[in-house]
Amino acid sequence: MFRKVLVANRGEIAVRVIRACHELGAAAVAVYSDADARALHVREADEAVHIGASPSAESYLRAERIIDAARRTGAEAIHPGYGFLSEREVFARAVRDAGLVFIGPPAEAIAATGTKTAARKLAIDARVPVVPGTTEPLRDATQARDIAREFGFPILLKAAAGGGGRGMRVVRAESELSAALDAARREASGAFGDDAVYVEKYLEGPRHVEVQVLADTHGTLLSLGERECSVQRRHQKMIEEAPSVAVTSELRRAMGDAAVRFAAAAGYVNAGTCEFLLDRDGRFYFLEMNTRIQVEHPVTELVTGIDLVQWQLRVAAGERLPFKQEDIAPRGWAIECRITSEDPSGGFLPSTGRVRYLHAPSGPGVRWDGGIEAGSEVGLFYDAMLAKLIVWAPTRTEAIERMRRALLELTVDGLETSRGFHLRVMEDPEFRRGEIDIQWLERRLQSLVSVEPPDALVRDAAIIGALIADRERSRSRPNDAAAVAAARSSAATAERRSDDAWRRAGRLEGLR
Ligand code: MV4
Repeated sequence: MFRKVLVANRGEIAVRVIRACHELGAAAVAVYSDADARALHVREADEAVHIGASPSAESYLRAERIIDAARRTGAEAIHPGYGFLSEREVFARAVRDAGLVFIGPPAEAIAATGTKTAARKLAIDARVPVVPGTTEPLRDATQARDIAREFGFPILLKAAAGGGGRGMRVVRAESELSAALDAARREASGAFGDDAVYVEKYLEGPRHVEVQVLADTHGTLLSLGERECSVQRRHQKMIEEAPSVAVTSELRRAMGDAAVRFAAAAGYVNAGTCEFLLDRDGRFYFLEMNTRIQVEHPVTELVTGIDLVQWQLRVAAGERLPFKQEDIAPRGWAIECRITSEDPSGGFLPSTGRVRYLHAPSGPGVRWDGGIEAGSEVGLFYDAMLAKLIVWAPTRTEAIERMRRALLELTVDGLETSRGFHLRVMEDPEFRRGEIDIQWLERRLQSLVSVEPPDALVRDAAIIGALIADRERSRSRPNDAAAVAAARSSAATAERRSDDAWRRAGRLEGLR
């Protein structure tokens, strides 16, 4: 195993990787920007190197500074986490050229899967189903029209260099085609510096199901089952689960085999994910491969019992995977909620400020992968995800109830968070029946945010808590966090009871 690993990331994933390093007896080097000088990942690491100003373009995206930090601290390997430099072929190659180990796939595998048209060709050659469409970029609107007539509307124009939904246009009629092609080209060229666009048949209301793969350098390549990621808004996943209600054991085997065939064709090593769309008839279509550890990896860890980040490190150090495909089957159910600093009742606008008080849920089957602590400053430089709350239980219904319980335990003071939104999803009848697809959340959002926020009471209590704290401070300088906590705890108890407005008002009066 490595003696020292540099973690080229921040927030919860940096903390997650540092934990894996420590469990494997490796020291962890953090890197940080100005804004992150006091961040949790810096405090949890064994050493830390300042790499620049707060904007990520001046810090976490500076490959040369990160490689330099690894050299100077004597780290042997670099874990890129997700986002930032994690899927940059050039970075993976530069790390290798510096005599260091990139904890991820070979640069060649990132390149082979990087553009959608190349990935579709690989998939077709590996007999992995793809959505009907082209594998070559379009020449012009005339060619687009001919292809659209062949497949039938609606079609989807996609940027060949694309990812995460940018450079995509749905076209429902021939009259819209040429304007849509121009728009897709413009967006693709702006976002990726490449205006190549190709065509797929547009699938309505599929699920987004992805398959985790894990490969060593000795030829073992395994599928670790699927994650259901349909609950998303504007290409941002909000809730993920494993397994998927829509996947039978036969379908799991078929999708797993397809993912493994694709990864093998790409020369894949380390942890990766094949994304699929799954239609109502149980047909699946390969979309793209993500060549990084993903945000939602914990749900797979909880149902397989395999520590993916530890195995990323061990495989990168040359170890053999000791598992056999036959031994891998999901056990129980896991759900993850992404706790973000966004205000669901305010159109998910980002919220900023200092975390005044934090109480992370715990107890049976609960995991908190957090990147914040009380005192953390949350600004606008980076992603709004503060932490992930993940639960495991024997069945999906029990996992939903456990998540609801854990969300009720959660307190983040000083910021708006997505907590209330997640509580309402856990209580939503359609979600509870598993009737979700990639359009579900957008369809349901109105009714999810227009019900009276269960947080209303908690918010009132926060104000009261602050009042109590102020009064106490002026008297005898006691711990204001404790006063807020007391008010919060009464409020949370009240929230758990089914109550009418009058009784709630009574309790508030009592608190006051
Ligand atoms: C699609 C699709 C429907 N039909 N392709 C969006 C991001 C990119 N990875 C692929 N995406 C989609 N491709 C065809 N032929 C619908 C989406 C899509 C989507 C996919 C996964 C998760 C969320 C999504 C949200 C909107 C659209």
